[in-house]
Amino acid sequence: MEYSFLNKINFPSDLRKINKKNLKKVSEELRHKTITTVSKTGGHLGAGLGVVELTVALHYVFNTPRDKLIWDVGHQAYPHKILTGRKNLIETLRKKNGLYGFVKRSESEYDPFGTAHSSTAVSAGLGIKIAKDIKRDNANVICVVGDGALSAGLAFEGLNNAGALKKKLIVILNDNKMSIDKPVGAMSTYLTRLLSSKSYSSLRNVIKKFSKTFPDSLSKTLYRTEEYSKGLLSGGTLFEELGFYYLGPIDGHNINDLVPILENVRDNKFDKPIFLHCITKKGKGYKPAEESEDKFHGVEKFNINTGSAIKKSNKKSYSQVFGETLSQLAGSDEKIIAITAAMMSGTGLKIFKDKFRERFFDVGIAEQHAVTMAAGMATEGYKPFVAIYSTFLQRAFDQIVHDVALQKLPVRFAIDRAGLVGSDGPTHAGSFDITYISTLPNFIVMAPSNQEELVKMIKTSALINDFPSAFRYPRGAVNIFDNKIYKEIEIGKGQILAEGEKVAILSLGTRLETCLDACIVLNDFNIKPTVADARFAKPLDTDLIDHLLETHEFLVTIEEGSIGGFASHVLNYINNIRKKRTTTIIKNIFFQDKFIDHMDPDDQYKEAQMDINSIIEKITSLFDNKVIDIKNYNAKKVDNIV
Ligand SMILES: Cc1ncc(C[n+]2csc(CCOP(=O)(O)OP(=O)(O)O)c2C)c(N)n1
Repeated sequence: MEYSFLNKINFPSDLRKINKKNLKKVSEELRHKTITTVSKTGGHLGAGLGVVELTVALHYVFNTPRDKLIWDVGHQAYPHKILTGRKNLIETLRKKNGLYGFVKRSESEYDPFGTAHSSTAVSAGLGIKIAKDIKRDNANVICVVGDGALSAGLAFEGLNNAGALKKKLIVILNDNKMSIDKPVGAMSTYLTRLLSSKSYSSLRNVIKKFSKTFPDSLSKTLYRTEEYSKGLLSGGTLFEELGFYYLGPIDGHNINDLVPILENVRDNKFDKPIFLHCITKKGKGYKPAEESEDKFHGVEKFNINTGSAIKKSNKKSYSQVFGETLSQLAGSDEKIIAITAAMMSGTGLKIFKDKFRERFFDVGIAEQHAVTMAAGMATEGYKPFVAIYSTFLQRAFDQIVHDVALQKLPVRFAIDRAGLVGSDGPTHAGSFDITYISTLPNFIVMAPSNQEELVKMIKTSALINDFPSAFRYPRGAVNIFDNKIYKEIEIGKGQILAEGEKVAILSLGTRLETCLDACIVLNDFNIKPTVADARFAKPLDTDLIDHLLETHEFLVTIEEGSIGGFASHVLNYINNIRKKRTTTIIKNIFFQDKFIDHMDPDDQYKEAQMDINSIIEKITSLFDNKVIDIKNYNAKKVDNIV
């Protein structure tokens, strides 16, 4: 496609010079550019395609960056990035040193608030609006929120407060009737009802209502718009009750409607926040996306003609192993219940839903509720498995403390995407769960070193009825998985995998494999570490630790998590609990005090100093500071490793 308009647009100021009648063409070009970009970079596509016209209209009408535009989640902001000075960098999306896959303040002045976790936009926008008012700055603040995001309590805390404060905050609901999977809950049903013809007010009533509520000029413009004359504009009672002017629903792909409505919203004084309900289509304008079940929510690089992924992995993921194993267990244990917070596919639970519909619960983007609801189920003797990504579970920390740990309720936490997650970057990394869960009394915390260990831990967890328990596992593929159900493991028992001398590596989680690879190299340099899999961050295998201390000069712990986690518990045991003294020197490998940027996982491990070279360096430095130059190291064994 020839970008006759887009070529001239570097910033919204260029867009604003274009005649209104050409904005449809601009949108077509922007949509095309978004599709071709994501076909090469991978990333989020469906959400961006659904807001192309909205993006053009918002930047056309509002004076960004002075007016503040806040995208909830930020996964739909690729078209926004293209229009706001980042067109020439767009193919660096999600790559090392490239553009971020979500919205990031440090990237552009057009990104006033960083996002990636859902449902923050209204609260952030309200905060900005309040600050602007205090400064006597009348800039507009516009928050674009998805219907999926409206399933979160946080979104309603924001709306509730905004309604009470009566600021002119502009909230745009981007209603595409999709979350990642199908949206769930009464709110979603309510939004659908708002759209059904029964709920529309008659045209007469609508005119009466809006000429009362809105300034004259707005009513006239609205009256002229096609949607309005079709009677598609109605009062939305719930949002009105919350203290908003409700406007809509309108067609979010009709730029000829969007522009005058937004102009009116911009130009008129309001003594309340405004809620503009836009109906859009996720994946709009790209057939393979529109026709796919998830509307191309998140995709790998794909062939633009067919929409099929260029690199298909036939390996299973840890999430799949989790879903399959839990389903197998649930077949013989009717107390098992699976809970997800809007991530059914991501957490591998679709298979569970298909087999045990009545024991599967998708609560929407409501991590806090998921945890407390599971705690309630546990009081009735059920075995709830709450499968949530490590990063999103952060939201539910108080519920984990107050509702689960304090009451010692046997809720099982399947903590997915634990550790580094590659191109999704620091907003999505599972860096803190070992720390925040292991710090809690009454918890049993496990981390499998491979898929078979994961299966054992799921089984172990199902049998722990007196304590809450958690197992954390990473994003990505497993090695070989033979679908056997392994036996459970003994609580608080690790295992030694390689007996060596002088130095012992005590690993928690999946970095174990890299440690074993590092040992192959170290053996050739006459360093023969003992390697042990701790399995448990809590309770610690103190017999194993005692043994390693008594038989080695050095002990190195490693975990894919932040300071304060497994290493901290090991050190606490050695320094404060263990009676015997030790002369063993202890080193710890964990995420140092920084967020790790988005890039390929291999590069992230280098950055975190958890790749094979860094582990080798750490160990050799214990002896004589000699660093093995692994690039010039020639053994066949490591050719495939490095
Ligand atoms: C707290 C939190 N939980 C889960 C997610 C994962 N997630 C990203 S987008 C999304 C769906 C959002 O749906 P919606 O707001 O309707 O936006 P759409 O993708 O449909 O445009 C989810 C669940 C998240 N980003 N944040």
